[in-house]
Amino acid sequence: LFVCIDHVGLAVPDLDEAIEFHTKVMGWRLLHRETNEEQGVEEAMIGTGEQLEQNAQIQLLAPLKEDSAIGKFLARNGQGMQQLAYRVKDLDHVSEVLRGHGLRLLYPEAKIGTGGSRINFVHPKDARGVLLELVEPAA
Ligand code: CMX
Repeated sequence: LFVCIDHVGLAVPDLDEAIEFHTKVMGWRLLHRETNEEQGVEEAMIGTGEQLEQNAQIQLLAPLKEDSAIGKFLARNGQGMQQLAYRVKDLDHVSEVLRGHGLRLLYPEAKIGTGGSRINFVHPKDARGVLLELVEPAA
């Protein structure tokens, strides 16, 4: 059903500070940065830059406003791991299979994620305590 782990998402209060830490101290490379108004985030992808299929990235997520998924997560938990993302080839098919098992997906239709990917999420209560993102990369 899943191709690999696409990324792990970390909620951070300050994107520039987080990029500085994960590149200068931890030694990862900044690969991509964008703002997604619909998701209410300013985000960055970091990793090795090797385009191996199994090579998961780390997504840094800073809120554009307090009343957003990341804003609420930070207020409740402070910074830290917010999501786990599985890569899929066919998001609509995988969504249908998971719905068939009774799992709630957060959106009736896919939304746009990083780099023009198609995304949806399994509710954390149904994914056993983890906010699970499904990512179909842009063609
Ligand atoms: N991981 C694990 N559990 C979580 C969670 C998370 N990230 N966020 C919330 N929960 C838990 C809450 O603790 C709560 O548990 P309790 O009832 O035991 O207290 C439960 O889920 C339900 O919470 P809720 O009040 O129904 O919903 P919230 O307002 O907390 O919102 C969620 C949670 C997942 C629906 C919301 O964060 C959301 O819509 N997320 C999807 C979008 C998103 O995360 N966008 C930002 C990233 C963008 C990107 O990846 O591109």
